[in-house]
Amino acid sequence: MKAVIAILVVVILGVGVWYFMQNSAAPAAETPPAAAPTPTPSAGTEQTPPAQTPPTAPPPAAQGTVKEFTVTGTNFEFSPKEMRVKRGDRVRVTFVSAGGMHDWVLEEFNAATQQLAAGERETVEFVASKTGTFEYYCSVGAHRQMGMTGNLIVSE
Ligand SMILES: [Cu+2]
Repeated sequence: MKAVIAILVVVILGVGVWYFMQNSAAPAAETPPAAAPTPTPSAGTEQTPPAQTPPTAPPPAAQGTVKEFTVTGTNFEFSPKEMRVKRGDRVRVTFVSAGGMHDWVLEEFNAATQQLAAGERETVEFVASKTGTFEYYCSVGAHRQMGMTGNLIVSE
């Protein structure tokens, strides 16, 4: 490799000197510069630089991100009592009964779990497609009236 570079340098220098001498010997002759010598095929071991990959554009904004919540139900309360998301978010709620029979119902987005016994869990998923404050509740017995409710707050 060094030999190839040395040869190229010598050739280029030689051409330069020859060209310089041509010009000074016959300044009036407007000869076009000699074409630069192309490397011989034997010098073809030179690696062509890898194709420049264009910088990857950031992926288009996702249609809302996924917001995950774990909601625990006890007698007779949800935790958390409030969840906040943005409109368009995909909301994934894992409801866990931590004592007693409970479910988790959010009518506005047609999301509801089965009634779960203590220790059971179920995940529901929906898209928060409209803004507002929407109450979720437990539909078992009078749990809702006993305060087993919470709010999903969807903001713009
Ligand atoms: Cu309940």
